[in-house]
Parts: sequence; structure tokens; C-alpha cells
Amino acid sequence: MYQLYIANKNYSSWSLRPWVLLRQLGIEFEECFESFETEDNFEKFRKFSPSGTVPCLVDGDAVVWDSLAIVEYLAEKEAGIWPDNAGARAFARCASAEMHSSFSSLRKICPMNCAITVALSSLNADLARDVSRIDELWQEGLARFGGGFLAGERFTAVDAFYCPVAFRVQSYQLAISPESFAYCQKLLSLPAMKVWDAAAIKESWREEAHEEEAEAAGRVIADRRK
Ligand SMILES: N[C@@H](CCC(=O)N[C@@H](CS)C(=O)NCC(=O)O)C(=O)O
Repeated sequence: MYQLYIANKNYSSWSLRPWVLLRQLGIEFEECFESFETEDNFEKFRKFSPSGTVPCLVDGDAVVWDSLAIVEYLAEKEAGIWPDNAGARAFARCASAEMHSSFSSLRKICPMNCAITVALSSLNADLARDVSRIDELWQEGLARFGGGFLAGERFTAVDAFYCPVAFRVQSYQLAISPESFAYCQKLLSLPAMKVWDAAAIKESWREEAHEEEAEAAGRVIADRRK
């Protein structure tokens, strides 16, 4: 059985991608939890992940230590990871790669913190540009491939890649188009996302730097951990 190493659900956006994909597609795996709690996680995470980061998938002798590589590894072994249609698949791969390599302002200013709601103090121009690009990309996928999910009617890897963005839109009340908002709500209401969210808000450990980043973005108006 696959083993998937992940960290704290409230914070670990990269861990969420393969976790939600496996869970939502009903692919069995063992969840191996490694908390961020120690002062320096590098050596701890290096025991299972060569890069010292999560997520990391272990499948017998195979160790796959990057979320995009995990998805591609799974696509070679499991059905339904990417869309069947070649055009939709190309879009899904581009959109996933763009998520993997871009949107640094969104990541920095609005770190994933599932439990909280923040009233942003201002909309930074770089953040606005990231949000607007994601909105454009979501609208394009939904319109071109028939809707439901980003690249067609099935939940695939590209949707898993944008699940952390759905938590960020919810937490920071980011303004997006009605079509993208409906898609975001759909992601948030997936059974796998509900399981992740419920576990995230039960976590008692707080990562101070992460909390401070969220507080720097604006005023925390709700915290479901309390
Ligand atoms: N390229 C990697 C990035 C993974 C990454 O940066 N993971 C963060 C956590 S979400 C990490 O493990 N950081 C180590 C630490 O905070 O100690 C991937 O996509 O899997």
C-alpha cells in the first residue's frame, strides 16, 4: 500500500494536494503524519524524504518527494488521475504546473490556515494579480471543458492542486467571479475536503510564524479552533 507522509493539516498546503487526490478518488493509502513541531524539521523529514519536505509518497522501493511528481507517479499506476481527453489533460497539466511554480504573493501573504477567517487590511497589487489570474484560469477551465470540475465533469489532479487555494479564498475572503466562487464552494464541500478540514481545526499545535503571517495580512475575525 502507498504511504503518504504529510504534516499538520491546518497549515500544510502542499501535503493537501496528493492527500485529497488519493482520498477523493478512493485510492487506498497509509497516512504517515510528521508534525512541523520541532525547531528544524529538515533532519526529521530527511528520514523519509530526500529533500526534507512533505509530502512524500513511498511505494515499496519508490520514494517520490514532490507533489507534482507524486501525481505523475500515481498517473502511471492508477486510473482517473488526469482527464481522459487530451486537450483537457494538457490544460490540467499546465494549470497544475502553474500552481506549482507561481502565485508567490498569494502563498506569502495568505498562507493556508484552514481554521481562520481574516479581513484583509488592503489588497496588495501583486496579490490581486495572482487572484485575478487564478480566477481567469478557473473560469477558462470551467467554460471549456463543460464544468463541474476544472477540466471536465470528474475531480482530477488539477482540482487537487487548487484545493489549498479554495481554503485560502475562504480564509481571506478573496473576491472572485461567481463561476469561480461556485467552483470553490464545490471543492470545499467535497467529502475528502470536509475530512481534512475537520482534522485541521482539531489540531492544537500552532506554528507561530505561520500565525503571524496570517495576522500581518489583516484582522483575524474568526478562529474555528477556539
Ligand atoms: N516542491 C515541494 C514543496 C514541498 C514543501 O515546501 N513542503 C513544506 C511544507 S507544506 C515543507 O515540507 N517544509 C519543511 C518545513 O517547514 O520544515 C512539493 O511540491 O512537494
